[in-house]
Amino acid sequence: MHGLIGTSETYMSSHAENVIYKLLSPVIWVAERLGTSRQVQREPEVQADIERACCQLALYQFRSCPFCIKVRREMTRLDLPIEVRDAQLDPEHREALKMGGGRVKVPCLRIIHEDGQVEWLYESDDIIVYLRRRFAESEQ
Ligand SMILES: N[C@@H](CCC(=O)N[C@@H](CS)C(=O)NCC(=O)O)C(=O)O
Repeated sequence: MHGLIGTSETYMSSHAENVIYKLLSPVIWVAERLGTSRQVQREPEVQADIERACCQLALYQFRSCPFCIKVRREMTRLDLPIEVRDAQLDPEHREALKMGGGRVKVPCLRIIHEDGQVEWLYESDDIIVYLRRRFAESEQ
């Protein structure tokens, strides 16, 4: 019951956010899909390896945050099926981000390294650089 805990002021602002979010959602959805093309073409085996690697990644984000949209567009362009987690509306994802990364700031990419270490990478530009270095080396 997101937004029902706390003062009435908290509830009002969270309620207003939800209304804005719901109104903007279809616009963002269309803009994201129309404005982003998949430019990367890979051999099926290479794509399969990349899809396996993406299982170790998760993007914590807000649906209508412009910095998150920038990262999601790059994920689409690079054809990366990274799980997207809503840290605005889903209290479990919000808590995981706060506990793991140290603060509720988005976007944040959770990376599970081969040795099991977990890294929480903040800053949209840093996330995009990381994704390009790891998955688009030939484009650099
Ligand atoms: N420089 C950051 C800006 C990210 C940012 O300001 N995100 C906002 C949402 S649009 C946020 O998480 N604000 C909460 C906070 O800063 O604590 C980036 O490029 O990722």
